[in-house]
Amino acid sequence: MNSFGRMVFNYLILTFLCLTLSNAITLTKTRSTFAKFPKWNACVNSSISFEFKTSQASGLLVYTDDHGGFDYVEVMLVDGRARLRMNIVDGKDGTVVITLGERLNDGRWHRVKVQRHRMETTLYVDSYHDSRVAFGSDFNFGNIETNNHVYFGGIPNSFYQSNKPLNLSLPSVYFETRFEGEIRNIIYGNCTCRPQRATMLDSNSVSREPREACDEKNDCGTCLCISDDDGPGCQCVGFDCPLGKLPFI
Ligand SMILES: *[C@@H]1O[C@H](CO)[C@@H](O)[C@H](O)[C@H]1NC(C)=O
Ligand SMILES: *[C@@H]1O[C@H](CO)[C@@H](O)[C@H](O)[C@H]1NC(C)=O
Ligand SMILES: [Ca+2]
Repeated sequence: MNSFGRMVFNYLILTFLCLTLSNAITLTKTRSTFAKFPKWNACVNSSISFEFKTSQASGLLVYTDDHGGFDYVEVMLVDGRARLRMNIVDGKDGTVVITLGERLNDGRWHRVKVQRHRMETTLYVDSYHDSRVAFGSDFNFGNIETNNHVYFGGIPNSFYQSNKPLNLSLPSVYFETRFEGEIRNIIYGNCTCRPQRATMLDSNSVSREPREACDEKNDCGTCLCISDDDGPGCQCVGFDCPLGKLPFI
């Protein structure tokens, strides 16, 4: 192929990719893949949810922690299943592990939600869910001031400094397989009764194009925007609560 032919060929490949990709953030697996998101205020009644699509059987979906203390939440794909590992009590024996779903690497969208309700943690994967109760005395998720940000797909290489401990509560997460695929509708139940969409702050080996439907156009006002393959949609249920913190927190 001459150089013009190659150019046309590349153009066609690019166009094809753009037409087949759905609107989401697209992560490519490299040694430095990560997508940094705002902190999650994982107070006693809170949640974090997102949708993913991949053909890879294993990889890190999401992680955050209390910056090297005890508390962490990690959701990974392990052999096509979603595995939650979470600790909220200050002591290593409070870890809850929940594994759900199978063949989630089928190239279709799957929805994951981690919900905290005091001692109980629930993992939702599509239409399935399972819960575990952690026993202990401290149910706070670290301290929002010092907690790490939320990372999708991998942990930034900047966490690694030779001869220094990793400031991670579950240090193994740094070495996990990076995620390859797409992620959309990242929504936090951020210690308020109104769920909020989260926006990416920083990334490596991640493309934001084509942008998510709700990032292109969001006419939902005070309701929640959910990106679908056909465009944005609004979800207004459960929005009759006042803004601000829940009374018992
Ligand atoms: C608080 O907990 C209740 C009961 O589990 C749940 O219905 C509600 O959605 C939770 N609120 C948040 C912000 O997660
Ligand atoms: C959640 O709350 C924390 C602390 O209040 C804030 O820093 C963060 O930006 C919030 N996240 C989102 C997605 O709004
Ligand atoms: Ca704790």
